[in-house]
Amino acid sequence: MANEVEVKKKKVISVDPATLSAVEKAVEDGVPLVWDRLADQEPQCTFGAKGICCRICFMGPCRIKANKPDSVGVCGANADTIAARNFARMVAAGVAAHSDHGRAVADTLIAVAKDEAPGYEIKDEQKLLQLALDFEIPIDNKSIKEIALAVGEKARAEFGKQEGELLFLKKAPLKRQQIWRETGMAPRGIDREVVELMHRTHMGVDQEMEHIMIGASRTALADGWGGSMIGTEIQDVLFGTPVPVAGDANLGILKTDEVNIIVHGHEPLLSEQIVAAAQDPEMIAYAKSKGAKGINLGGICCTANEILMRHGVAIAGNFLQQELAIVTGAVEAMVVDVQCIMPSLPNVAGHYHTKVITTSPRCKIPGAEHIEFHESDAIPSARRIVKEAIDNYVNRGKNVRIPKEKHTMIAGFSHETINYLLGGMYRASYRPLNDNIINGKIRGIAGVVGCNNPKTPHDEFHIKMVKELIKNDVIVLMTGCGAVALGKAGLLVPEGATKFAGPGLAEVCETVGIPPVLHMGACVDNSRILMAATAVVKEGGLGDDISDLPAAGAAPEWMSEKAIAIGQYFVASGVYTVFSTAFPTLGAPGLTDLLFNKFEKITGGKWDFVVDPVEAARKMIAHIDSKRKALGLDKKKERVLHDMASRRELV
Ligand code: SF4
Ligand code: MSK
Repeated sequence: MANEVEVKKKKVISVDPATLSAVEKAVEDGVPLVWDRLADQEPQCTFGAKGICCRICFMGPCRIKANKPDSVGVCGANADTIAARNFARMVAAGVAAHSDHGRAVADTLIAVAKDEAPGYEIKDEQKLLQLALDFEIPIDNKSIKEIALAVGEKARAEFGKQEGELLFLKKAPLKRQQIWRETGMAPRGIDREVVELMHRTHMGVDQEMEHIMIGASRTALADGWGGSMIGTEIQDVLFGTPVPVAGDANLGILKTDEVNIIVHGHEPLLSEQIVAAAQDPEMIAYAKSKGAKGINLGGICCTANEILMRHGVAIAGNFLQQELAIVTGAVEAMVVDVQCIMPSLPNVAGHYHTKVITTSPRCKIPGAEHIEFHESDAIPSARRIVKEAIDNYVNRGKNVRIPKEKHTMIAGFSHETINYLLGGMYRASYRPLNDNIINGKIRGIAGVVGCNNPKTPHDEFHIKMVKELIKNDVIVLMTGCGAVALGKAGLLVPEGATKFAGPGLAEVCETVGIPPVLHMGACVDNSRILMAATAVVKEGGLGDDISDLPAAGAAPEWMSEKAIAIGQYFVASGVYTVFSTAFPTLGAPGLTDLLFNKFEKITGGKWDFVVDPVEAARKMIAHIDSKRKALGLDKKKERVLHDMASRRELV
């Protein structure tokens, strides 16, 4: 059944040749994949897709009928209330996921400070000191470990804080902080906001969509300027603030003659240790004793982004390629932690020799082996996992076919790195970026983030949208699986500028030596985009708030609740944010109008939904142009031809 559907639909499955070739192998091997299961689900429930199915209490489930838009649930809830509650619960779940990740990182910093986490260390002392400043922790004569303990404890206290605002809100432009306070969106403790939102969306509590969405915004901001930002900043302290690094991406990174280990999920706490264990000469010798030439590590999803940008470890693929890595027949172990891990993996692995190993105390999957990983015991746990993979090498069958495609990509553009790259080590500054936006060489900035979704051809929407943006001189900042899509397509290298960017953007990229699309990390690192936007505001000349910037955000292939949380904190931070694929409020016209139109008056940002990615990019460009106009930057300037020397002076 399913695989016949697959063969018919193959052409629209993906624009990535490696993916298509692995899908072909899955068909031959009789392995059902995510696209087959989607076909089995069709037609999907349109009530759920449009946000107007409610199963919050068991007088229901209730649904609002399309031909009867004034219908209400058993309790009397209308479409807007139902959709707003559903939307808010997606925000709460997304925030919980990111923030629990952030808390685990803070816990690890505390353990490092107490010498209770062998194998981890403080790699970026400068950032630790910056965090101490942000948290108003007196440094005095404290040792680095004492400062780390104080920072870790202060960060962890942000989750359970009962009074006062989150401390990182102060990093935002002053005007933005004022908007949050005036609208009641300034978050208190992160856990408190999630709990309150779950309470408010319980049956019979908050029923006014505007009020629900203020609560949802406050909770989302507790992610972007709270849990996620804590996660990103402390990961930089522990593992190093990323700097540009090259690595290969796509299934072609797997090797026929080495032990292939895939790390998949989100938290780098585990993958950092796996990287160390896989590079250990003793482990490599052990792999050789089993007949392999070495140990080859690859990443999937955001773990891939984390280990590429800090270690140059190759990326095997993005979200929709997790099953396909196993289908190659060449993977000894897929080691997973949390988030975006398909429950289908053990079934796929059942057709081959691959071991699926869960490691987080938060995540077990039926059919997977569980080797629990604790920071206090990190090195032995990681070595045990790597050894299991090596021992499995002898079980690899002959049914191995690895797609040849892979492409080099450059990752690791933290907002600090962008600062140095543009301004230089001694005059680090966003000034050159602002000047090039003001002079029109760079038309604006776009953040394009998020997942893959089998409802859209894999990678296609990301690639089409980004190509349209850079062709029109919009520099693109990317994270997550979208960044991997563009890396595989060859746009995350400096030559991408010459090939795909408009003349102004290409000129700036060629002069500085950067790609037109900057990889800023994993999905938890969208906080880096907020920080980059804030740095541009603070540099001056482009208004006094994020909402003044010629900038826009998008998630063209989103699927996760985290994407909704991210979108909401972008909107609540003043960003015009466009989603494709689907939008979970379309059955509720009042709520959709609130999010797509009226919200702009409240936060300066708003949502939009555009099915076609190129049209979405054009709307983003139109928004950027309207912001340029408001800033008085729409006047045409005479074009001046520069030689190399004068170009250098400009950037
Ligand atoms: Fe139906 Fe109201 Fe219960 Fe939702 S909360 S399931 S609309 S009765
Ligand atoms: S992994 S949340 S599919 S980006 Fe972060 Fe990719 Fe989306 Fe998961």
